[in-house]
Amino acid sequence: MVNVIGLGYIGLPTALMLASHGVDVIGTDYNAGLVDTLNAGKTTFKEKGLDELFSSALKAGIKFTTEYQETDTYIISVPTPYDAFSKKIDAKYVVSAVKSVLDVCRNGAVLVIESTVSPGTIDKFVRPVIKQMGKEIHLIHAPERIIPGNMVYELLHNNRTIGADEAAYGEKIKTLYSSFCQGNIVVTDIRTAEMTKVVENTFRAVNIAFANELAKICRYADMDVYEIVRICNMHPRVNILQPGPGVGGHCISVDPWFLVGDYPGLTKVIGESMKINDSMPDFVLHRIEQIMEKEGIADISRVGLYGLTYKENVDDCRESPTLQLLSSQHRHLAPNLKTYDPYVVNDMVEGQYHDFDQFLHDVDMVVIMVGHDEIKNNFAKLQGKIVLDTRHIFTQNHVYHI
Ligand code: SAJ
Repeated sequence: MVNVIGLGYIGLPTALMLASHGVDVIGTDYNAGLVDTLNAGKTTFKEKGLDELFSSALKAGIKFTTEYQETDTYIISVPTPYDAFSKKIDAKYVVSAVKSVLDVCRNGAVLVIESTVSPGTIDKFVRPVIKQMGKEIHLIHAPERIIPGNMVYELLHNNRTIGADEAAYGEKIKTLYSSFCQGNIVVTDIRTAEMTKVVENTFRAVNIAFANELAKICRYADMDVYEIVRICNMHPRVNILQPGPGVGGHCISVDPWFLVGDYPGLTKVIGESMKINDSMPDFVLHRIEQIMEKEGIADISRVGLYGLTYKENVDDCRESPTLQLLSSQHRHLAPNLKTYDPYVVNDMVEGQYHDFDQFLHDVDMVVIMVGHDEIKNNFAKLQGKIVLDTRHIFTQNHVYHI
């Protein structure tokens, strides 16, 4: 039996995927409310294909509980926040999950850590706990790689990395993941696995920052960044990403800081890239101000932000550019702009709407922060509004861009 610890964005799909491929799985989470929801037959977040996967895992007999199980295989997928000031990882959830597992596991159990950790975290924080508790266990680091919005497909098809102290146990976990994973699975050592994960997300952060910097240059040069990117990308070795209102999510906006926090003197490109991405919400605010002036809109309460999530068609708002923009406004003692997001059903911020038409009725200027399908399919409803589209989903002449 496999005990999956932490049933969030990564742990839940992983547990469901294993169960629906014939593995005996019990999912554990210390959040009793979350466990109750799952036991009531409901998933805890929206994700393409997740409900179908949930049904098939339930049929296969998956169970959810707040208790850690006595078994020989564990997968830990708990959050790894970072300290906003020092930019260093806070491994407290990983460490406490490892301790709880060590309390109950069999001697010789295999412990897989899927949570993203900064290079060296396992040596620094996890091994001392294992040593102190005196149990013989085999450690694996198998960082997740799935992208919110396409998690189920990517769980099945992405290649994976497994870091192990002993190759034999690496192979054992490779066999376990092969029950569902159709990609290649590479077995390496733990420090290498830690580093690859953070480097992958850093690569993307730096490339997004490049696109964002181009957007700023083109704004000041009064040129169309999207046309420039489109033409440049016709070169066989150029592939520029899309500029946008900033970078959110719990991965790309966070992981590269681990390297900056640990190697401050060596991370010039990475550090500057992170600052550029973090500056984008303020750049959007500045753009709003420019457009309001040009269009003669004096009343800030007539401006609304469309989208609160960190990207399109997901309900995840962690570190989202819209929340970053609102917090910048807050710091400057300005009242919140109006907001609306079809995926965010609970009240999250002041001035939030839950009805698209009502939101549109109450604003003269719409700032598209997220390109949800809802707005893509409803351009007609924006008729008569001033539109700032930070995601470049609309190319009509009268639409403003960043
Ligand atoms: N973004 C842009 N321009 C782009 C692409 C993205 O502004 O051209 C923005 C998005 O709007 C979003 C942010 O960047 O705010 C990040 O979105 P994303 O779709 O690039 O990535 P995530 O954070 O959802 O998922 C990433 C993935 N990592 C890589 O692509 C290298 C995923 O595979 C990881 O599993 C995930 O991080 C993670 O959990 O680490």
